[in-house]
Amino acid sequence: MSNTLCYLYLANLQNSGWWIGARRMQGEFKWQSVTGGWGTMTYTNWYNGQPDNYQGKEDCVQIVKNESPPFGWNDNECGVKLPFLCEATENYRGF
Ligand SMILES: [Ca+2]
Repeated sequence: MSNTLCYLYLANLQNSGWWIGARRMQGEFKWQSVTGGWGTMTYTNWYNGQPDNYQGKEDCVQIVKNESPPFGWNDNECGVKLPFLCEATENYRGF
């Protein structure tokens, strides 16, 4: 899913944040694959001041809906309950 398509989809939802399947591992953020592996993060869209690892507890990454810019990333505590966004093939109906 392209970033533009992703953000257009999220703009119509009421939640203020979604997990995006990335987390800090040994000081570096990585993408979690549906196949169980971890991939290098080559693109980021952090809000200004993020990731800040507030109180040393923020190892997971969420998209946050805000006003300006309308979407950006924040690191947050992994135990926070949020919906999640996953990439899938066009014909995937596994959920
Ligand atoms: Ca943060």
